[in-house]
This record gives sequence, structure tokens and C-alpha cells, in this order.
Amino acid sequence: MERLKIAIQKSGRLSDKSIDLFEKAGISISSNSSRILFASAADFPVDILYLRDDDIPQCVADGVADCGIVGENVIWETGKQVETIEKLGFGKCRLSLAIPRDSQYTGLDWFNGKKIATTYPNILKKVLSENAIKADIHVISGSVEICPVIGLADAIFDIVSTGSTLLSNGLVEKEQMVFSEAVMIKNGNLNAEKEEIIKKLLFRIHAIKAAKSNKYILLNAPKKNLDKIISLLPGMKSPSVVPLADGEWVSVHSVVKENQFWEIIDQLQAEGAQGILVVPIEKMIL
Ligand code: PRT
Ligand code: ZN
Repeated sequence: MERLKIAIQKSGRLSDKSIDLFEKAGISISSNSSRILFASAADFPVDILYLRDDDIPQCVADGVADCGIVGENVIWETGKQVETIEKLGFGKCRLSLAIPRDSQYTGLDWFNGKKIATTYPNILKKVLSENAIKADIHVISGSVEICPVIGLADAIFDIVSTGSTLLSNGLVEKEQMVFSEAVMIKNGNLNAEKEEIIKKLLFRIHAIKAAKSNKYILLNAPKKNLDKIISLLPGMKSPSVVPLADGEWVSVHSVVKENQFWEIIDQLQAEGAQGILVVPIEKMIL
């Protein structure tokens, strides 16, 4: 029986979330203590390889691992031939151009003739050429954000998520150029048995993703306003309506998108809905 080898980040921003995703999918793997490089799941035909994120695209492209979880930024920078099969919705960030706070910014062409420090020279090269900007790329392996202050560069191109690193280094994010998140990748030449394991894994991941963005809602509704209340609740098919001991009232159960819920709560109350409960869904099979 084949097993699927999946490379995930050994320790870093994507590690816990990757392991958590497998847990939720019913695949238990040991957490990555610093000595472990390899782990086998007992309850699903998957083995985990713990690697530095920079090595994951190469390992998947070479077939050392069959699949991997890695930031899109790393795939783009390394330029390795791998197939992206699923966006995972975590590790979201952007690659932005930032300049010192006191610079007079005139728009993208400000960067013409400037020196830009980055750990992502390949992505930057592409971004600059797409925008017809000619700048000097200064490759550095870490702490890009201190380059302008020590006179190593005029600007930086780096990953931003909250923006607080830029702020505390006197920099201002001027252009958000590329958006990235963690994705599942695979090697392009897997056998049918491994493809079948991926299919099962993706089925579980889709159920987890759908559950995350939806909530189960229960409420008590006066029978006379039931039609109006039902029309406010989109649901998967149509809501369940359960009779209550008090014949004037019913209990209504449905599934709503988390963001939709906040939009309809006032209208539900205006129609007399009471005892509204909104509860998380663990898995949702569509
Ligand atoms: O050791 P290894 O090589 O495996 O890890 P690493 O240090 O290269 O990567 P790691 O763990 O820092 O990040 C892994 C992945 O997480 C990245 O490749 C991105 O896809 C994603 N990600 C999401 C981020 C961030 N958010 C992020 N904020 N990666 C890095 N940062 C850094 C950024 O470089 C900057 O220094 O955090 C700082 C900015 O954060 P804010 O919140 O202050 O804007
Ligand atoms: Zn790395």
C-alpha cells in the first residue's frame, strides 16, 4: 500500500497551522520537536517530512516528497515546477515596496534608479519589469527592514502582514505588489494510488474549509413571521423548522455564512426572532 509523503515546515509560521490542518482532517502526527525529521500518521497513509520552507518546492519537484505545504511566495521565488492543488487560507501576507517615512513619494516611478533590498530578488525582478521600473536589487538574507536606516538601500521589498515591523523601522508601505498564502503543492508525476490519497485528503480539507466560513444558527420564531424569517436565512437547502411546546412558536435551524450573519441579525430580531444561538460547525460536506 502506497503512502503519501508530505513536506511541511519544520519550525516557523506555517508549522503549527499545517499540523492543525492534519489534526482536523483526522490525521494525527506528532508535533515537530527539533530532533524529528520524519513522522508517520497511524490513521491515514501519510508520512510527514519536516523541512525548512525554502527546501520544500525543490523536494516536491524532485519527488523526494510527493506533496508539500508552503507559502506561494517561496514557490514563486524558487521557480520550481510544482502543481498548486489547494489554497489553504492561512499564512496570508503580501510582498510590498516600502520606503523611509521622510521620503517624498511620487508614485511607482520613485523607485527608478533606486537601490532596493530584498530576500526575494526573483519576485522583485518580475514585479519591476512588469512595471517598467529600472532599479538596483540588493539581495540580503535577513533583516531587510534595517537596510534603509544603515544606508544599505533606499527602499525595501519584503513580506508584510500586520505592518508593525515596517512601522518600528521608520518605513512606510507604499505599494502592495503580490499577495501570498499557504498552499498545498504536489509533484506532477504521481501514480494513481498516490493521486487517490490526495483526493481523499482534499475531500477532508474542503469539508474543514467550508465549516470554517459557515455557522449553524438556531433561533425561536413566532409562527406568524416564519416566512419572513426563513427568507432571511439562505441555508444549504431550506431551513429546518421544528415545532415547540408553545404552538405559537417554532424553532428554526439553518447554516449561514459568518459574514452574512452580522448583516441579518437586526432584521431577524425585528421579525421577532428570539433565543438566537450561533454555533461553530466542525466539518461540512457539500
Ligand atoms: O526556517 P524557515 O526557512 O523554514 O522559515 P522562514 O524564517 O523562512 O519563514 P517564516 O516561518 O518566517 O515564514 C514562513 C511563511 O509564512 C512565509 O514564507 C510566508 O509565506 C508566510 N508569512 C506570513 C510570513 C509572514 N506572514 C510574515 N509576517 N513570513 C514572514 N513574515 C515576516 C516578514 O518577513 C517581516 O519580517 O514578518 C515580518 C513582518 O511582519 P509584520 O506583521 O510586522 O508586518
Ligand atoms: Zn525560509
